[in-house]
Amino acid sequence: MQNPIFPPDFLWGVSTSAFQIEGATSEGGRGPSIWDTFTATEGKIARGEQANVAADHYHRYPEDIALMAELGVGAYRMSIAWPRIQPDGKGAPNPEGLGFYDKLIDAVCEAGIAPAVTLYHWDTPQAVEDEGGWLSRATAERFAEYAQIIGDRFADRVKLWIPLNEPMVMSIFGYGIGEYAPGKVLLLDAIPTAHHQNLAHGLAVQALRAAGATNIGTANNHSPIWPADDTPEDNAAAEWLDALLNRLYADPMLLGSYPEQLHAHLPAGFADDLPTIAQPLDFYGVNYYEPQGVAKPGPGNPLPFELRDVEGYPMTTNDSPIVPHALRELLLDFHRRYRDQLPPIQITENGCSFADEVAEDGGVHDPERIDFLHSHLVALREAMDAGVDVRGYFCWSLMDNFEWSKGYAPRFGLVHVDYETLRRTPKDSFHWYRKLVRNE
Ligand code: GCO
Repeated sequence: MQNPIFPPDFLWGVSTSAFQIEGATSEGGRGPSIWDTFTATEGKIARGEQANVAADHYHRYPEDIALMAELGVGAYRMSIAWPRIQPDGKGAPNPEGLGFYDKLIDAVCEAGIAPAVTLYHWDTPQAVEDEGGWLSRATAERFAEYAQIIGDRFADRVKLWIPLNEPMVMSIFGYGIGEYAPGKVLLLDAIPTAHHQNLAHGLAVQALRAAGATNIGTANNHSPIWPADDTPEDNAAAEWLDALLNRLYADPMLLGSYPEQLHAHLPAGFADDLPTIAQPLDFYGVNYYEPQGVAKPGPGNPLPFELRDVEGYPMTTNDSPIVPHALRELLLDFHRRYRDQLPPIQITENGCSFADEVAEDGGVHDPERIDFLHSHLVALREAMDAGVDVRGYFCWSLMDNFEWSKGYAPRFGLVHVDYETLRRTPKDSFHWYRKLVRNE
């Protein structure tokens, strides 16, 4: 299978997040996050699984960095756990928390890998949620204070910065339908959480720049929204959903405006925050997995749309349709829609889950993942050939990890983790990605 050729300076990476891999949730002065609360709540996580150990990256990061070095990746996208830095989400930083990330980031640098840091990957300190979380504008100000602490401490070593991971997923899954922490079911009344995260993004970019940080971008989850049928009603529903799932984040960050159809759901005075949100960015990070679905007109009150599953494609074991051309379509849409307002793109997450197991021969044979990654990289190369300026690709994920409300069953890693022994086993896809990254 011939891999597409990427520019010699193309940035290859792998992505993870703190809550999904670190464990040690009660160590190092860490405070509780909303995901600690959510996993402790009966019925929220598949099989009642917990993340207090996860992949034990907190203690095993030297081994994991060695695996990244073996891959030969140029960058490692990790997240810093806000509750390790400010256990109550405000006030003086926890020295043990800063100390852990000093060691981790220094070890990544010593391995010749560029640290790419996400300041927030959904693990809001519980104390912040208790005061309203993303429903409260004050959380954006708390987040800016946190960002200043992180920028001041790590701007000398971190090479790429992402303030928030996937604000859409936090707004929709965390506050809209309650499938993720903090588990609120507010439907369209969750839209203010999008605005407050966008404001937090803009304030954090300002704080990072003040600390001398460079190469600042995003990691927004995007996918094309298709009408179920090519009718005016279905196209109108698709446009509404595209506004809710894509433009609610990309438009304010890139254009300094919100889609008209959402204005009625945004907090009063939202327009005053738009200049803060629309901070110039050095890259626009896109997390792509699969199309969100196909749109039909909804039952009306409260939702003017209905999102149905995309059908007719092979599926991952995480019930995701495998649709590589949607990545190409998405990037071309963005290229056309945002034009010179669109900075260079980083694919900050792309990957898939299968029920990988260690075989009798000691290997982990995952041809489906190799096919998935290859087909999406072909689609990415096609988008680049059509004019989209893409600078890098981060595979989700380095290792199997805690997949939120689905627990540990979905395995996304290039490296298999045995959750009993915590043994790491590089999968066949690890060796394939290594050759791709090293252009061997
Ligand atoms: C996301 C998150 C990751 C997920 C990954 C697989 O994009 O939802 O950034 O934390 O684990 O996407 O679903």
